[in-house]
Amino acid sequence: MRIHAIELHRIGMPLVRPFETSFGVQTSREVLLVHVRTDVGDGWGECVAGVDPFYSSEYVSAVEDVIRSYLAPALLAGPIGGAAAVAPLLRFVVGHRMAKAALEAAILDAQLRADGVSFGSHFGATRDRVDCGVSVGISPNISTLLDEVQTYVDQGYKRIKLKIKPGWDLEPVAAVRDLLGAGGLLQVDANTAYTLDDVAHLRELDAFHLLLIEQPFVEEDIGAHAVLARAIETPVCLDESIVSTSVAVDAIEQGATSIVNIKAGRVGGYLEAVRMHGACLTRGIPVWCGGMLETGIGRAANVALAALPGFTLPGDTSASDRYFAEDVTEPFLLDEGTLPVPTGPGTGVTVRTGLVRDWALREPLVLSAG
Ligand code: NPG
Repeated sequence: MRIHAIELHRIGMPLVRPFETSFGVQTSREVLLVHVRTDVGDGWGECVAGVDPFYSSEYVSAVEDVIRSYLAPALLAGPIGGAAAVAPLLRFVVGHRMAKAALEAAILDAQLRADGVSFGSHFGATRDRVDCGVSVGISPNISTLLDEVQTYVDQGYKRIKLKIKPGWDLEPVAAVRDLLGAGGLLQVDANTAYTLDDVAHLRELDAFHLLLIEQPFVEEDIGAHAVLARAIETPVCLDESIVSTSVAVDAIEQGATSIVNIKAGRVGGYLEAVRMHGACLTRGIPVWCGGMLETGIGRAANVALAALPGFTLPGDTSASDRYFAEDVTEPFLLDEGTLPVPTGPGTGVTVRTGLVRDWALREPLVLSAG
């Protein structure tokens, strides 16, 4: 395959409601879309990096820079052996996994469209629909939180995930457990907001029979998560810490994570995400598909990934209207708590290029060979 051009589109999309995590409030999604033009056709990918380096060290401007300065020149220099060749070719750049993942996704989209194969078939999907959960941000107060959760329950979401932080944990979790009843699937996500000093406090969450607690401590402290996992009954699930299959295997062997959140952007691409799924499946470790407020482009690929057999827990693969009034592709609509796995070639969705133009925050950056 020969890549003729890589276009970077930086767009801004208002969120239907602000999304607050332990690291800040987001009211819009500024997102970088990658459009590749190749000799076999075009493809689109989405970069999950945020506008600020708060969830990870990557952020949109840095992604643009590393693509322009290093990654695109390597891909444009000559023919490449398809999407599978992208990660090995870009390994000379340390880290920057979200940037690499977006490029690989766009190239995979072009390749699979040319081959007439969907992302789901290529990944080895075994389901045609996936169970959906929803991630609920930190609310101004309990009653607003309960109203929001009730809306999602009424819409049919199969699992609720609550963002927590010190000062916003036991009380909201107790209130939502009460609303959902004993059988409702409930989990929490701390986005690194706690330390080992909080173990006794976090043990109090055991009373609420959560599916899991996600990433309570900073990403480098995998050993600390193993200590917590031994001290509490709630399963510990790592997100930010798990940047590759080998790190996942190491964390599993240390007893730091008994469930893994898989996000393609965080691990350097969908192909690495598929490998991670395989490693977890072999070890009997359940996985679920995380979300990063994706547009329809990334959501289509996430839903395909979530259809693999080891994804046994509902993912953060919510319907488009949970995030955006209008999406850059056809919307994903919730049907009895599930989303359909796209069956068309590539991601199976069509990018509304007029909207990409309307929402552009600046002229696209066009990188081409020679
Ligand atoms: O539904 O896409 C979604 C959001 C899921 O909570 C969610 N994502 O830490 O996993 C996370 C969190 C996040 C969102 C992180 C945006 C960073 C940016």
